[in-house]
Amino acid sequence: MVDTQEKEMIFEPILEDGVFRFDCLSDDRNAAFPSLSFTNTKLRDTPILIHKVPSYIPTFQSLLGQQIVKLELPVGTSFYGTGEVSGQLERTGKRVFTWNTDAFGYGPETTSLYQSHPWVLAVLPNGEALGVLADTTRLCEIDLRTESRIQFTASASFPVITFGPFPSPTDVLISLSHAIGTVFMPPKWSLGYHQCRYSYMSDKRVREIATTFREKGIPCDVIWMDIDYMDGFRCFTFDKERFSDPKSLVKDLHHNGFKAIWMLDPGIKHEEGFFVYESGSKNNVWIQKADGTPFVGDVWPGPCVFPDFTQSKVRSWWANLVKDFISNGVDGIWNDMNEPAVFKVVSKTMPENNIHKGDEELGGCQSHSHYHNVYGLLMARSTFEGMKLADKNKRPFVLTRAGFISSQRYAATWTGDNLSTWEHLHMSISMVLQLGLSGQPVSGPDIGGFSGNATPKLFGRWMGLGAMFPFCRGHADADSLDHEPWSFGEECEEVCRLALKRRYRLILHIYTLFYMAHTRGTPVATPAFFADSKDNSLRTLESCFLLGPVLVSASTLQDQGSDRQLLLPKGIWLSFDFDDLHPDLPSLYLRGGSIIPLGPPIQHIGESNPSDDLTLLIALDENGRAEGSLFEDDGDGYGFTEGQYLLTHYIAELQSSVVTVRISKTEGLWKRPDRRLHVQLLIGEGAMLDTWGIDGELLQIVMPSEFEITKLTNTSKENRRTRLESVMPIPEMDVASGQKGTVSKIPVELKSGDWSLKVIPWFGGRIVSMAHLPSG
Ligand code: NBV
Repeated sequence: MVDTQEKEMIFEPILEDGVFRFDCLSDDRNAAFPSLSFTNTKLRDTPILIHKVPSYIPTFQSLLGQQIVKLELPVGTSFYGTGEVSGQLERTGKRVFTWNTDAFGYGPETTSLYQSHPWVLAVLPNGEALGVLADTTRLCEIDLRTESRIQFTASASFPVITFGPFPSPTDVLISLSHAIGTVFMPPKWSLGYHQCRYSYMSDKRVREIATTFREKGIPCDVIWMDIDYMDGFRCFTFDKERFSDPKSLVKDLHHNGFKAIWMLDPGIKHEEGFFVYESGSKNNVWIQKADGTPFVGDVWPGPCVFPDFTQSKVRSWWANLVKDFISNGVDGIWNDMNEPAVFKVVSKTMPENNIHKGDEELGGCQSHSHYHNVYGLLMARSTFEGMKLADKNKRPFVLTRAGFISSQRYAATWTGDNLSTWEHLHMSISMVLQLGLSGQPVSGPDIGGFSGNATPKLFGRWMGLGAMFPFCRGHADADSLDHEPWSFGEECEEVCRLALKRRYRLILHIYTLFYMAHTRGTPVATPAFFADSKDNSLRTLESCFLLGPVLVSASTLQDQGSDRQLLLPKGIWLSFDFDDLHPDLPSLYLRGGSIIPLGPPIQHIGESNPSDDLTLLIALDENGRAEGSLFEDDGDGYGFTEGQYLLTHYIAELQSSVVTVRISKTEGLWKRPDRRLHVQLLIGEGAMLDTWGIDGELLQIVMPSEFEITKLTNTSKENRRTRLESVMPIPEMDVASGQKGTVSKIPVELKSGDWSLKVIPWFGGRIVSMAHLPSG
């Protein structure tokens, strides 16, 4: 390509109706690298027989080996997606560089975080939506600075895929999932609360933490072992004194209803005699320098070598190590530092001219610059495969820091090393949503913030919000104060307890959303505008989001609780709570026309039983109807793929003052458990009518008179007001200093040439993030 003219790209329909692949020229089509985002590169490379033309055709330009692709959309288009990005939800005016980066202490303007999703979700002025994927693994600039224009720049040649326009953004995400796959089916326990810290330094401390949760009646399912459990940071080992008997530790945890997740980094200590190093060297698994010798870079253990996950033989070598490691009772694995992060170098990663001897189907032998962004994806894949090798009847749970579009097939993610600040609390909503809009539905922030010290108020607020995110884990940096739910005084502890109890009451609903996401590609947490993509006023709402038909509205402002007035999408939205109203907990609303299942307030997933009382929370629409589903299975394993499940669709209908609740359809081979059914019909202001019956049988509620309803809603309104006034607000104090609302460790920004560096002064001038400065 030597053409600097702007020209229309050539296209062919692929995958399904409404999806097109664009290339610059037919030579470029043939020269494109295999897709690492598609589940099967053939789906991208094989045209389908459909006689349609795309609504929007991108143009391209070739300049100095770079391919610049532009797509002009109607004025008034709103942009989202672009993967894991900080800052505002609506992306117009923003620019991102896909380059997986250890972005400790990132801020709202950081342009490269830990993951790469060269993907934009555009919501057109009429509410239709279009998705655009630049199918390249390489550094790609996504430039949304010009209104209604998407521009991708990366080294040639890469195809561009458009999905839609489809009637709604959900349709685009479903179509995207047909290309990149859906999310792995999470084990049900992984939807509970996770407690982490860098690090619980001994098995004794881990036991203490677990016991405290149970003693205090704060729900929790998982305790995490960060890097210090290892013997000198050597992966696949345990410190001989502090974690001398991991099997019995896990046995005790399991006995108390906890799972255990352990960290594995990619950097393997370069040390003669270390069994992982020895076996890796024997099998020639390491990434090489340009001269063909293994690359050695510094990470936690000192000098390290790095497995080349682009080779299937290396992935199976790693998977076998994982398999053996699992025999210690490991329930899940946490892949950290897999951008891959390397210390003591300005680039924070390995040299771009390092060599990967990749398999042909992934792109063959290529330099690191080609595979950098998929290193984390391939490590997570290999870890996932190792867990499956260990037990094919258990669902693997892998958490990865680095990722690429499609890594949701193998792993959950979190938003990396955030700060304990109100700004980061606020950003965490958009970050989780943006990942979801980019194909990754399982994510959450470090609740309370990783770096720095939360204040009681910030922590309580974050737990309230975090309890509603798809992945819910509290975590803290090594030198942060304790960030467990009880670390900030009694008021905060109570807010955390309420927040997590809510999550567990909602777990049946969240699990059902994940089943739908896994089987159908529907999103789990979405921005409020998903309720009505035509309504422009919703497109920039950043403090609320949807979990299916549940609207979660939080306040991320220090001096304002969630009980303030809020802009709701049009239509019926009925507020509800669990007798737990508190200004530091988000307000919850159920969309008219919906039914969601609720369970009892359990302490961990293993406590639940199919025969537990089932509650259906119902909000009728303007026609007096509502619908909703409940998915049930073993919560682990793959029996559900062979019919071992029960999917129930419930329906409620109002006819002549009687609301009838019944099952409209069921799927699956499971017999309906014998259990009581509690129906709660919302009527406004948190008031509800309720009745009990037997699940599977028809249930009826007689609607009271208008007058009665008004009386009930007024009383409820008054009760809620009194409750809100009576609850003890969390004081805003810094627990470290006793001072009001201070936060340590704030990075300062320095400018150097084309780069903006963020540096934490007290931490030896540690560079925490780097960003290209906009030209000019
Ligand atoms: O393994 C230690 C930490 C971990 O706690 C954190 O969540 C990761 O994002 N890890 C980074 C390495 C060091 C961070 C300062």
